[in-house]
Parts: sequence; C-alpha cells; structure tokens
Amino acid sequence: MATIDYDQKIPNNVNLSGDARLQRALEAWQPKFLDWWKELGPADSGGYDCYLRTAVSVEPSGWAHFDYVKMPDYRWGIFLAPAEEGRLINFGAHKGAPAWQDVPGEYRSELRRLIVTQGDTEPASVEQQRHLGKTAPSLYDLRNLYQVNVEEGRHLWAMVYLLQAHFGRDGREEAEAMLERHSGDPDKPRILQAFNEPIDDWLSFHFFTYFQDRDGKFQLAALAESGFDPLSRTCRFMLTEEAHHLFVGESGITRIVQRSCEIMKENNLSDPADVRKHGGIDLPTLQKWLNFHFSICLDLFGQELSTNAATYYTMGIKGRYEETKIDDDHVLDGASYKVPEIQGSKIVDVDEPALNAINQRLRDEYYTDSQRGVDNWNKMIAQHGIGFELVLPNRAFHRNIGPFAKVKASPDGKIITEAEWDQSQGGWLPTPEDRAFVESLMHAVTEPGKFANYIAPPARGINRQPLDFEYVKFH
Ligand code: BYC
Ligand code: FE
Ligand code: FE
Repeated sequence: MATIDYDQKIPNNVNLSGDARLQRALEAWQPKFLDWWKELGPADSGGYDCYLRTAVSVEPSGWAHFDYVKMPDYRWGIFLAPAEEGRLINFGAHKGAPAWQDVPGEYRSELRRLIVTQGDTEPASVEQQRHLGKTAPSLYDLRNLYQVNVEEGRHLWAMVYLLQAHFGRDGREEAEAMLERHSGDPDKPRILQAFNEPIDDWLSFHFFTYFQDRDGKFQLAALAESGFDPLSRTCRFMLTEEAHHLFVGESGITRIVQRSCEIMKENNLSDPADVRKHGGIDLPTLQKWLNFHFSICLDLFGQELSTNAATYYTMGIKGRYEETKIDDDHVLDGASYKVPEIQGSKIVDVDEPALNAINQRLRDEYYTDSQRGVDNWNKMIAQHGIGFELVLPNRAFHRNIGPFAKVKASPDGKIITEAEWDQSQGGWLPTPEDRAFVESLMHAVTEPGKFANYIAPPARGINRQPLDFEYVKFH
C-alpha cells in the first residue's frame, strides 16, 4: 500500500490501474492540467532544472526523494495516507459508526462543496504566485517557491481524484471548472476572496506562506477528521507536505526581520526612511504587510456564526481541529462557545451554541498558532536591542466576512467611523507608495550562495545541501 507506482502515467498508491473508468477520466484531465500549468503556472520556468522533492512513499519516515526535475516534468500524483483499520466516524450524528468508504448519498452535495472549495484554493495559489520566479532573492528561495507551487498543484490532483472517483459526472464537471476559474478573474474568480489577491513581491509571498498556508493547515486538519475516509486520508498526506510551506513562510519572515535589524544596528539607524535608503524593509512596513495578510486570512474561516459549519459537523463530514483529542461528547448538543459580537461601539464575547461556532473555534485556534511566530520575530528584534514589536491585528480589523464586515475597526480593535478609517488606513495597510518601494527591492539574485540585501541567508540549506548549492540550473 505504502509504495507509489511511478511506472503509471499518473503516479499513485490507490491502485488506479485496477479501475479502468477512473483511470481514463484522470488521464483525460491530465493534459488539461498540464496546459493550465504552462499557461498560468510559474512564468518562464519551463526547462529549468530544479532541485525538488517528490513523494516516493506515504510513510512518515523517508517519504521524500530529492533530485533535479525539469519543471513541467514533475510527477504529479495521487497519494493517500495508509488506511486505519476499523476507523470510525468520531463526531456528529453518526458518531461511533464505521467511517464511510463511499459518499453517503444524503450528504453528497455538502461533501462535494467542501472538496471543491478546498481544491479551488490550490491552483489559485499557483496563479497568484506565478510571477515571483522572476525576482527570487536567491536560488534557495526560487527552489522553495517552485517546491510549494508543484505541491499545490499536487493538492489540486488530490481533490480532483476525490471528485472523479466518488462524484461521477458532476465530479468530472467540477474537475474541469477548477481549471476555468482563475485568481483575480473578474468573470470567473476563485471561490475564496484571499485567493484572488495578487502575490507579486517576496514579502507578500512569505506572509502568504506563513498566514494563508496556515489556514490550509487548519482546514485540512478539520477535513482530516472527516467521516468520509478517502477525504481524511488524502488530507492527512497533504498535511505532511504543508509543513514545508509553513516553514518557508516562517523562516522567510524571520530572515527578513533579521536583515532589517542588522541594517539598523550596523548603520545605527532608527528612522524607517533610513532603513529603506539602505535597501532594507523597515519594521513598520513589515507590520502593514502583516496586517493585510492576517486580516484577509481571518475571513477564510467563514462567518463567526455558521449554520453551514454546524451542518457539516453534525453530518460528520468536517470536524474540529484535533477532534479526537478534545474532551467532550463530540456531538455538542447544548454546548456553548464564546463568539465576538458588536454591541454599540464595543466588541463583546457572548455564549452561542458551540455547533454554530465551529468556524469561530477554528479561527481562534488559528489566531493562537499564528501568534507563535510573531513572538519569535519579536524576540529577534529585542535581541538586536530595537524597541519595536510586531502585533497581530484585532479580529475586527479589515474584515470582509462576518459581523465585522459591517464596521470599521482599528488594528487594536476599536470601532471607528468611516472618516477615521479613511484618514488612518494608510498607516495600517500597504499604500501604493509602500508597494512601489517593496517592488523596487525585487530583483533576481541567481548566483549560488548569494542573497538579496533585504533578506538574510537561511540557517541551513535544503536536504543538507550547502547554501551555495545550485538549487536551480538555468539553461
Ligand atoms: N470568501 O456559513 P459560512 C489552502 C461564504 S486554504 C468568500 O461561514 P462556511 C491553501 C460561504 O461560502 C484552505 N465567500 O460558510 C492555502 C457561504 O456562502 P453561501 C481552504 C465566503 O461554508 C494556501 C457564506 O459565505 N480550504 O488549502 O461555513 C495555498 C456563509 O458563510 C468566505 C477550505 O476552505 C470567504 N472567505 O465556511 C494553497 C476548506 N467565507 O452558502 C491552499 C473547505 C464564507 O451563503 N471550505 N464565504 O452561498 C470550508 O470549509 C468552508 O467553505 C469555509 C466557509 C470555511 C471556507
Ligand atoms: Fe495546498
Ligand atoms: Fe500549502
């Protein structure tokens, strides 16, 4: 079960050759995927040899193989985590029953909707990041970008497999539609708003992989609890790949913070304008990017009170984060959870039925997890003797979904007027001038072992290779 068959057109550990109809359907979709990759995947990357990891097994020990791969020749495949014998549905109305191996007919449309929403984000992120390869701050970073991109492509395969294997004709139609919606397309945008924002500079990329891939971690973890076993197994394997994406984001921001601090110390600077003159990204600018990316990601958890989420939970198709480690009845009858509400000019936490607060609970857990990296960045700033702290903005700041979408709030959580917002937002979110400045720093560095001035080298290379390893070979 654990070995992956690479002799097939589509590498897989799901015995695809044993299901001719499904194999045909997926092999018919494959060239469409490749056309999409060539058109909307990483720009101008065709023909580069890139030092990438490919999954060769789904065992936690040693599943990755590293080698040079030409970008469009990456072997996108279908990999499920090993089945757990006797796995049960662990929450909701069917708690205690055996996990479903087939789609339960009465929950078909809800399950399809979750899989489609999850699948849609994967190619969206590749589209958002498609121009970054031209301005990578090093070969090491370029390789990490491409690694993330090919794995997001594989995550699309993961969801398309579920659609084609379990949803018949509408599954095939949804698989086509995944390649028809495009990030930022005014007529056919991606489903979730944060996936329609362009990611055109490397500060945005690192915040994206820190914050937006972290939404991926929490959503995939909630789907990994699903009573629909194929979805659970798919998500469990995706999470092992996701860990690297989060590493790229966290270490990327750490390196940018480090470099900004070094520039300040070496030149005895305190004025952000001077940091910019020395080619560094000043800390207040980092804070604006943080405010933007974190706030749009809070929206990805849906409404604070959601009957959709309650329904998914009771059906047993989407659970909570680490559902089985939670000490309660896993049915949530009569249970309550604190949910923020706007009362006049104040934000108050009120008790609401826990079932309706499933999205809010996941957002709270995301908030706590996001804080960890911020604390580490602040430690680094303090170690340089600099008096500045990065902070996560309040959950009410710059929201587009839920009750906070109707009001304006400052990053510290005060409800303010439209006029106050108009006056202050330039100090909180990236302005066109800020974006132009950050873009002015974006130049490709292609000499092995060299890094752009605004970002420190990483602590170590990839797969124990040295920092001056030729991670990407151009031809
Ligand atoms: N934008 O009841 P609610 C990843 C809609 S990231 C636009 O709260 P629900 C990745 C909503 O559809 C992980 N619309 O909704 C990361 C609903 O519409 P209807 C992606 C939104 O369903 C980086 C209405 O508002 N995976 O993998 O409970 C790189 C009411 O809202 C938004 C998933 O998201 C929004 N932000 O919650 C690559 C998991 N939010 O019914 C990849 C699957 C809500 O009124 N998705 N709406 O027409 C879900 O579980 C749910 O769809 C959501 C929304 C949690 C997203
Ligand atoms: Fe993904
Ligand atoms: Fe990811």
